[in-house]
Amino acid sequence: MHKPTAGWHADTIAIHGGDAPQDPHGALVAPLYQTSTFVFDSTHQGGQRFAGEEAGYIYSRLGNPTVNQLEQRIAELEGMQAGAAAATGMGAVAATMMAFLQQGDHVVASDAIYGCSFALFDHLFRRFGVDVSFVDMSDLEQTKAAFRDNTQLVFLETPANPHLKLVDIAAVSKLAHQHKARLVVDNTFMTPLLQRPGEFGADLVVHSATKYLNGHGDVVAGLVTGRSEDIELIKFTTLKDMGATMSPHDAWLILRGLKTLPVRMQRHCENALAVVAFLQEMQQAGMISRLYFPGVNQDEQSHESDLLQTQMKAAGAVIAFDMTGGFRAATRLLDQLSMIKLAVSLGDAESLIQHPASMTHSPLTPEARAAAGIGDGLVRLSVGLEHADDIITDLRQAFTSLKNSAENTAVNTD
Ligand code: 7XF
Repeated sequence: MHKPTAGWHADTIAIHGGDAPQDPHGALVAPLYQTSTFVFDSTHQGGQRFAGEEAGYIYSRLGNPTVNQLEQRIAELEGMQAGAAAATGMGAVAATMMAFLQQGDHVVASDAIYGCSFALFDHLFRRFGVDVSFVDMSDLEQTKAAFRDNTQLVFLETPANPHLKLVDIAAVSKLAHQHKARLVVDNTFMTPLLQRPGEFGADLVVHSATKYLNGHGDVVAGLVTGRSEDIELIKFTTLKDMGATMSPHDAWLILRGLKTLPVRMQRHCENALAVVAFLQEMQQAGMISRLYFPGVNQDEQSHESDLLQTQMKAAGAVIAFDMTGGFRAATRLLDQLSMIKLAVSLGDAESLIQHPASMTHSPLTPEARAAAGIGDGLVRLSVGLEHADDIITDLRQAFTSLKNSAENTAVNTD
């Protein structure tokens, strides 16, 4: 029997949320329903299920018990009514946005978002007659000025990919609701353990489950949570008919990954603080010109430390920094690393480092990157679960080697 989760802590929901009905054999872990279709008892029953007159499964693109268990668990973790699972994070972003848009509509989006979300809005949406305004959402006046009579949706990431800029979800949701628009928040970088956008007025919360939620680097997947009627619309229009639904096997792996999310996030965050302290040393030594991590540049961004206190439970474990020597220094640093892997993605056990301008944010035009503050010397590091000392040792040897080569060849540093 499905147990009520009201009152449970997130640590418990991560393990028991969306518990499936008791398995006939008493299996502790719910079985994986790796099936494309479901057999009907009779033609009448099949017809009733298609007509929505009888509950029950039909076909895995329309619903699957393993996928449903994950949808329920993520909804409980986010404190939202319902959830829907998608094949990828982009599948979730696209299905969510397109469920509420039609030709002639307008979207207000943050200028600092993941590259393919930018590409979807800037290239594809415009082709279908949906206009998009990209704004600096940390500037509420600029954000307010972007609204039009036909604004249907507002989209933001906080902390933003790649440089962790924070947005005040409560303030933007107020603006959105004044204009009768829905607010969609991409919560990938935080997970519901560190930030629950619904508590601050977000209508829909999307995730790339590829990242921390799964946490083991072996799945590409997406999730969205929101009010039941909005999630039904997404599930039975854009997800069902465009077809980017999640495979049961991926859902099963994410259910497994989620069980350790609370302990993983704690370790990720502790490691990140240790790495930030090391990077601050590199900043003092002149190798790094700017460090991006929530709460680090408190003097210039006092609203960020306020948001860190009010909106987030911790700063997370993605760090970005501008290399003083620009593009050349950034690429030399990345090529020197050995334990830390040079790869896109984030939130895995392995520490991952990448160069946003040429990788994750290459779909942005150079002008859009400049407007969003994504320079050629910017590096993004996802701090993993290795011992913090070993992560720092690898970074230290790469910085030292960069410094030595700069001194030896008298190149670099601008
Ligand atoms: O479709 P995906 O599961 O890759 O998720 C898309 C996505 C959505 N929102 C955010 C905030 C994301 O960071 C992503 C994917 N980001 C990866 C990254 O930044 O490393 C993609 C690698 S190209």
